[in-house]
Amino acid sequence: MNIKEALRIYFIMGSNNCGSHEPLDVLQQAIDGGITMFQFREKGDDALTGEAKKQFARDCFRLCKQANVPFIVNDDVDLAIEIGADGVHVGQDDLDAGVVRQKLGSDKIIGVSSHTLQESKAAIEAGADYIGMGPIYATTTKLDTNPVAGTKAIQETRQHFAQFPIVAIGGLQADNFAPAIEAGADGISIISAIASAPNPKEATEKLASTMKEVINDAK
Ligand code: TZP
Ligand code: MG
Repeated sequence: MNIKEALRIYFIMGSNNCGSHEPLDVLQQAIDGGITMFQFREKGDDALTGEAKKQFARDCFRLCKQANVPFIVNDDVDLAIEIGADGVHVGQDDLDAGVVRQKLGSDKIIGVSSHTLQESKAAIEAGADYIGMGPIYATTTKLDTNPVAGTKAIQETRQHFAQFPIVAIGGLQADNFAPAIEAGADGISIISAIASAPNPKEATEKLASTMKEVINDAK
């Protein structure tokens, strides 16, 4: 798998990100619209837990597998191992990437959230396959985010690591993500611009077509 290509349109979702829409329908629409990777992120006060969370994860994984979309689990290494997910994404307050690598083995994808060049260096040394950097813009989807970072930290990380896979996050929409790609990100990770869209498939198609234009312009 080419990680940089998989990061292009990286959809992140949990059952509580979908408003009145059926979460599995939102995911299927996102897949049909052209997402390139998916992160199962079942978090927050009203998130599913226990067996219900596990079943929902399996259902999401099945839809991704059918479409060859890599399936990454946020934070929950045990769940990822149990269901055979393609990888795990951890934040700075979660398990260390080196520990996750030991648990998952060398074949799985490990993503780490980073906010600074320092954190990027540490994640890369610990064996991450990609880093997620942001928040680029303000977001209300995650309440405990770091302060808005803009694109500076991406630019700094890109200057030090010319080839390392980077995905941008936070408040990204079709009409505002270009600066993140121009700063050096390989792709965008998105929650609300797909999960809260009136038509998730159309929203994803718009993101994917805009991405093609932006990548061509950035070359
Ligand atoms: N981490 C940093 S910002 C964020 C996460 C999980 C939320 C991104 O959601 P949205 O709706 O795409 O701004
Ligand atoms: Mg986390």
